[in-house]
Amino acid sequence: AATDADPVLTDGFQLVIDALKLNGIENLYVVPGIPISDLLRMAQGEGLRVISFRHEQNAGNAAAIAGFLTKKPGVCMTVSAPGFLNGLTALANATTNCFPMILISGSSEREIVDLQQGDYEEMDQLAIAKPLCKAAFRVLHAQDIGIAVARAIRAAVSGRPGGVYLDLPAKLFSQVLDAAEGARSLVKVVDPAPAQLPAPDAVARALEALKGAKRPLIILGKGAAYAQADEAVRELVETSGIPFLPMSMAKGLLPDTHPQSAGAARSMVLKDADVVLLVGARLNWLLSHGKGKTWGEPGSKTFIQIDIEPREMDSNVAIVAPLVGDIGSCVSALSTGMARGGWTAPPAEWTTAVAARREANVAKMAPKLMSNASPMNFHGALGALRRVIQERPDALLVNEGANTLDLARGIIDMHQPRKRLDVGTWGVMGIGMGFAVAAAVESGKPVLAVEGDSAFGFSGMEVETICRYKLPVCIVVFNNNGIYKGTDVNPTGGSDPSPMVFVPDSRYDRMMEAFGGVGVNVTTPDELYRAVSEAMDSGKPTLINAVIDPNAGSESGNIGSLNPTSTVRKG
Ligand code: TPP
Repeated sequence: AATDADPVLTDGFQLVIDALKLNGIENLYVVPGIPISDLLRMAQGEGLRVISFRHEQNAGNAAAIAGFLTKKPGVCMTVSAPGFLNGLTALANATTNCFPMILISGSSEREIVDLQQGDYEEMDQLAIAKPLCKAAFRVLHAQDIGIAVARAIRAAVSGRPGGVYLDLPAKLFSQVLDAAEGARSLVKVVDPAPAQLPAPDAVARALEALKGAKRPLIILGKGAAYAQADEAVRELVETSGIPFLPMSMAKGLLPDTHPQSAGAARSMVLKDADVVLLVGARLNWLLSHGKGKTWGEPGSKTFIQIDIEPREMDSNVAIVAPLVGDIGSCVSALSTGMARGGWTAPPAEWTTAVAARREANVAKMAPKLMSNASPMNFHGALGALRRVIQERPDALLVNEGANTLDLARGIIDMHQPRKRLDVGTWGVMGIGMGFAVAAAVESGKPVLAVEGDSAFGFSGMEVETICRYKLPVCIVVFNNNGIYKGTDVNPTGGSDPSPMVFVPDSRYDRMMEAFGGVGVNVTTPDELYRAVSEAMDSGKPTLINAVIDPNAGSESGNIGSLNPTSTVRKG
């Protein structure tokens, strides 16, 4: 028992764990090593779930998507310099996508780093992290751990969410403090992301613009999905009667089968709409910056935008009615305004034209999805996966690749919010296994990861992690022997393969078997459907090598036009 002469002590290790637990952090996504190994052991001992990855980028991606799914920052922990840098890509990607996450990296001795005397894993990590995230902090004294963790959490989730870096020098962990003083130093963040109400004038301006519209359109972005204001968004869409177009990760916020969905009439609504309400969607490259051919006649659009970040307004085109606030408060204010102000539904001419185009496009696609051809093409294979998700609407879908991404986005209907997780704003390859792990850990639901063979390679080693934690993840690798296609050849006729292709007819399923998971090789959509259904029902880690025709697919999927071309090309 403790006496006055022998005060109960705490230390930096313990305070980091206490601070995270006090703030409701339950899972850590990590790669161990000096100086954080004992921290991770102790965290597990204290009941945190510690998911240990094979590469920090995957741990970081897991933390990022945990943040998107839960509205709490996902926490990734790494070692110094190289481990930190490996995690940094995920931190930057999280910030770009507005996912709240905290990267906590151990770092080397400040005195040696700052004099550049060549410490073990020496690097000025704080300076490097700063331009790539929302905020970056370093803690030098154990009594500041509580306030630093609180600050990191608030910075990650308030306003526009994003990545935060927390630098913890090795010396901090073993600093000793009186336990009572340590406890007093902890801070539980109160109301981490307070509501931000839109200005009444801005609401009135937006309603005015919407009322005058002949062909209005609502675009839902992943910000709207993140907000977890699902009922408020549904109410706005349904009260207004306006067709809606979901961006990739907003699919399912309202079901893709909703009568007002314009998902299958995308080109038409972007070209023809006259007033566009953006809800947590940015006018970046994914929406052709709000101008150009995609958007029809120059000057034909009026844009209204809901975003929590004022600087998002007028980023690409003029916003006539900027609504700065959180999604829930803004859409509710619009719904209330409509109910009060005698809202009339948009002209039937417009809504029936959108519905007709949608039905026509769906009907045109239908026979392709029924194809049972072998070798499989993308449509036949994705038709099978579409059925799997239809039958399990609460499963999470992770998706990356080029053709595998673009075609799956269009073909696989989503039925519930925040079930589709993909490459996001950067179109980054490598999110697959990190996202799949966190999706399973955070939701407890089965996860289907639909992966191009190239895309899968960026994080493929994490199949071992999936097996080790026995996660209900089914990975389908669309194996067409290469990047986009599997048919490129070396123009010189030399023995090196083209940079665009891989070992032909590889058996990715055997990677899974190496770690005790289930591996299946399939060559027809029927086999694919059966294998995936079984995996989703059993919850066993499974990898299905889906053999796709190497001729199927097009350069860069839907975005081939972004490739520069050479005027002097030989071969
Ligand atoms: N590196 C990163 C980090 N991100 C990227 N988007 C790329 C490289 C370029 N890139 C875009 S898609 C892609 C690559 C390498 C892979 C496409 O091939 P695959 O995953 O096999 O998909 P497919 O078109 O065959 O469906």
